[in-house]
Amino acid sequence: MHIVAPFTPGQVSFLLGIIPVIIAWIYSEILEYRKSSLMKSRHSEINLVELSSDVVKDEDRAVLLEAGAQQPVSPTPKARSLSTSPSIIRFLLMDEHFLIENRLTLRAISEFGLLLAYYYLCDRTDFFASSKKSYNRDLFIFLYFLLIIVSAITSFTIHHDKSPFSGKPILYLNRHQTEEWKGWMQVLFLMYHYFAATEIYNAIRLFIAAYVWMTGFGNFSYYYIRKDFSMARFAQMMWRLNFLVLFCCVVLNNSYMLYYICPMHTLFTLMVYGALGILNKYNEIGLVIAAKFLACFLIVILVWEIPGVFEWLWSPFTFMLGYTDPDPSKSHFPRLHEWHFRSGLDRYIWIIGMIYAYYHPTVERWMEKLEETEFKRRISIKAAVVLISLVMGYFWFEHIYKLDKVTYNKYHPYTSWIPITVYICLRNVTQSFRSFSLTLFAWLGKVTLETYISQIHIWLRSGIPDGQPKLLLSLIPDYPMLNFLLTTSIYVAISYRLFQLTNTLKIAFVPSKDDKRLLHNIITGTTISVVLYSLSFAFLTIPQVLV
Ligand SMILES: *[C@@H]1O[C@H](CO)[C@@H](O)[C@H](O)[C@H]1NC(C)=O
Ligand SMILES: CC(=O)N[C@H]1CO[C@H](CO)[C@@H](O)[C@@H]1O
Repeated sequence: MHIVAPFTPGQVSFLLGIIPVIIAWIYSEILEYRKSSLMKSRHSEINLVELSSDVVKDEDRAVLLEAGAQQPVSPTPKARSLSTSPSIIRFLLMDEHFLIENRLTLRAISEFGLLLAYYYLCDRTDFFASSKKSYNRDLFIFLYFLLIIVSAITSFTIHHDKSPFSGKPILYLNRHQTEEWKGWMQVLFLMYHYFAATEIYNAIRLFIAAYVWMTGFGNFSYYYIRKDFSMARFAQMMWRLNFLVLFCCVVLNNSYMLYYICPMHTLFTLMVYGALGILNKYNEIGLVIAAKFLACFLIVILVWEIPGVFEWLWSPFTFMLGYTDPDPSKSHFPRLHEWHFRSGLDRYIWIIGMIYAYYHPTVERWMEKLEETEFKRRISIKAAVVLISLVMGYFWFEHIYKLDKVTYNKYHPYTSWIPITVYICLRNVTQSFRSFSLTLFAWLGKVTLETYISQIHIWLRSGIPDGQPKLLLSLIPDYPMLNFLLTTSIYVAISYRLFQLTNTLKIAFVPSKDDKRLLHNIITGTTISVVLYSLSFAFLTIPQVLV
């Protein structure tokens, strides 16, 4: 097996960190197994005599093995003092109670580590083959429609949720809908990468704008209504957006910007958080909110429209946001070019999302009234909405969408709100239209972040650090369609698992009500990382110095 690049200190520290955890996890499973079989035999009366000797043996062994750690039964004073000492010390001493208590967390970390090892195996070694992308419009559309038909047959759901205002089923832009929306866009976005469907480039730009719109919309609604600006909430949000990508960067030696969706959503989430969090006592006042929207626009204009400001502002962060494409034809761009391009495309749409979220209750009340008006009036208003939407959509399509990619990108930041608005209007024009959704797409919409990150490594292949995924992973060489089926199944399953693991670990490490413990966890995590990194760095450089 050929490994593409030499190991980095980051990769070695990951290995140094994960191996003890995997050992501890296996040990904790053994302990748990022993404990439960002990319980079972304790319940059966026949084995009473054998049992007592067993317990003694167990205790002896534990004492011998742990030399100073606690005994499993009857806690001694030593054990009690250990159980109040910090988790990391109990972990290092392989305290049995600690291991049994945290068995599921250890299991989640181990699984996470093994999945990342699979990433590495697929993308940084030549263990599996790779194949070339090929595009066939017929096949592309066929596959997409096949998926729509399958999900319509298997997962067409009518929701009966109630509007918080009237108790009537109003559902305009509800969660099912936004998730479904994310889902169908994500499938096209992924297929665009898999088949290199360059002819839908402009549509893909639009889908990403729609995600950013939803970031503005969802986060605004959340913070405006819940008013939860706590440190815990903030940490959970950052964890959700950046946990997986951080480890991908370390294990695969990639730049953060290779996964440009992550820094982009992090930035816009922070902007929404800041916009609502600063002076949040006055958020109820309409004028203050209007001033905040205006301030957002002004900041974006200042940073992105005035030449030089962007570079000046972001250059201190080049270490984090810089990116150089290893492809020689593209490596002449400045380090911040990619960040400027990606963040610039959707610089306004998150504010539009916030504005829509702000007016959401008002629009909902209008709709309620409209549903109550007499039939003729209602139909004519709805028909007018449809007609206006269609005309607007048509003009946008003819005059903007059809432009070539470079020109389109120039207009994109100012026009992406048009098709988004058209979609929202059409998607919710009748009561029944509004209340159905395709759950399969909604399911895919929940794991967009994971499918986005995983695709680069276990579905496509980039091959080298920071490389764009130009190849496909090939598990069944010479059978492209079968291979597509197999890699896709593995890839979607792993993405879903990573989604669950991110959540499990978030619950374990980011407590929602205990800021002191959170701070403690942050400091411990940082310390461990620094120690591991220094060790690995020394480990990798000392042999070279000696030679
Ligand atoms: C805020 O935006 C991020 C990024 O799109 C998203 O993952 C998160 O779910 C949003 N939060 C809420 C409460 O909608
Ligand atoms: C913008 C838009 O078309 N909204 C529609 C959403 O659904 C309500 C039903 O209550 C319609 O009245 C609106 O026209």
